[in-house]
Amino acid sequence: MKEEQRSLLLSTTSRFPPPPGVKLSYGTAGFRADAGVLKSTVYRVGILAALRALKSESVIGLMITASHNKVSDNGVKVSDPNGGMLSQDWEPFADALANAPTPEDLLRLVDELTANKGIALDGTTSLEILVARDTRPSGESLLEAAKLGIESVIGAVASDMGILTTPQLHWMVRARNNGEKASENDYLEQLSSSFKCLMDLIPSGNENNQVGDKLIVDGANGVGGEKLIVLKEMLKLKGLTIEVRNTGKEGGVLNEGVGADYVQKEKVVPNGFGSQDFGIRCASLDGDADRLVYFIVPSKSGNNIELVDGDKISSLFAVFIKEQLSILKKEGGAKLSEDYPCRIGVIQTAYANGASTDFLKQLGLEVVFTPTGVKYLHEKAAQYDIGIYFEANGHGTILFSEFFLLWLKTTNNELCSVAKGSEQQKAASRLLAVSRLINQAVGDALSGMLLVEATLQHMGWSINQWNELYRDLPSRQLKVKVANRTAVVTTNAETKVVKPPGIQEAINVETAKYPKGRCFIRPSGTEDVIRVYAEASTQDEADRLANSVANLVDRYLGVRSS
Ligand code: G16
Repeated sequence: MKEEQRSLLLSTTSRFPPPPGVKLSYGTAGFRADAGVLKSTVYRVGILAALRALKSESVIGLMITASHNKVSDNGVKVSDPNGGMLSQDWEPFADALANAPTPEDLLRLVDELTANKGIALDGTTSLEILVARDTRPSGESLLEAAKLGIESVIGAVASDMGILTTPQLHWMVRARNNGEKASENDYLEQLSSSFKCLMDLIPSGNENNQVGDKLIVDGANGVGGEKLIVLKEMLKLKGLTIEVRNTGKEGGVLNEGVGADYVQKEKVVPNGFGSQDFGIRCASLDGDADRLVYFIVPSKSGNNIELVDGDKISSLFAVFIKEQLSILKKEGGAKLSEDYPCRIGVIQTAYANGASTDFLKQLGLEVVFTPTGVKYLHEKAAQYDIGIYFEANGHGTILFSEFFLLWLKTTNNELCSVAKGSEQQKAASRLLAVSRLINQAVGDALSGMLLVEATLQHMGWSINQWNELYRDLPSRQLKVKVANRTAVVTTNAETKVVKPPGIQEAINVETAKYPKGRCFIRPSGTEDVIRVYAEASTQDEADRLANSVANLVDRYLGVRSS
């Protein structure tokens, strides 16, 4: 490392000493903690992002967000050149860098990494890191720390993209590296034009459908609501009204009693919604708009909603895509000069409701499981021609392989010359529009929502009809505060605990008491808790199973708090 670089790093690092006694790790979605202890971590992730950009010779992203966590928390994560999560082999370095006690230790780590990865810190190249933040009040100063981290690496330049949803930033990074237009306006344009294309292709005769012309969206008092208001203007929708509540402008607090995580975990109406909304399709975004769930409010006063979660979104998309593929290849249509055996995979986690897995399998689809965290689901989905991945919490997207997209474009051109306007050609156009609408970089609540809306219009289904695709098995989620969440180690896509010894056997004994019982525990990657998930044939049994296992966790690991 040249002297100029060494002294730059030493002088800036000494301005950001790590808080004593705090040890953070790059978890399910980057570093998350109380915003008050994060400055040094965010500064160091700036250095990490700069090194990643120099190594990959590409644009990299850095997002300041704690997504669904409470407003006083914040976090930071890195977007790789393809718009996906940071390559997992860089995570140990992220941990080491974040926890290096002194500037000299940090310098030694940078030296080791640059030597290992062959990164030249000689300033001969200049690479850009796009930085953005959500609406958290702590975001502004943390973003400044990130910029300083980035610019303490010679050859790295920070571009401040302002307040964005997390998926917008990931989308921009991907677009920049693909040489495509990559501004926020380009993102909104792409979403609105592909949505309009899908709406123009709604089958005729679908006019008397049951969909309902109103959608009410809970913006979690975060960035998603704001962006949706802009998007809504661009869409100039006919026959669909979108009302946005909890935009953050009405005085509500981010993620407090609102948002996709609250709605999905508690299964109750968010603030600002009530029985007056009965019969209207409702949706909820999370704090940084990467998760989406739908819900139906109760007809009478009372709080319990009918949740239409990520598994249902996945199932709706699977039905729609399967239908388009079979129209495309239908006997009696124009003969395609080349066939392509499109492989579809649906990726789920242990949280997926058992009924959704059965439904997808009955559709004839391949269903595979990964641990929680889109970084795992995304990686698996990328192995298919069409990989549909959603976590039950509403985080997910659909990936199209380059190879399949190339075939689809060629087929569409071919059909346009021999059978323009045919059902087959429309099916090809719909699939192409889906690939442009749904975010190819990462799960995105806004693009997912538009695809749900277009799909419901296509099918002519109300939210109730969609919800009735299958009936969820009753389930319950709880969280348990423990002294040390890393004491729980799991295997088999988080369905079995290997540490501490004995607890899995105890969970098995509890689970066996309930018909159709299923239960697992896992350490959260974003909060200081152990999560408990239970499923059974009645709600009462699911509740009892979850409670008894939460007591077990408490007994084995610490103090039960919620
Ligand atoms: C993040 C990840 C999600 C994951 C969730 C799990 O969500 O991006 O893929 O499902 O964490 O959180 P935990 O490990 O606490 O259960 P988000 O929306 O907070 O970024």
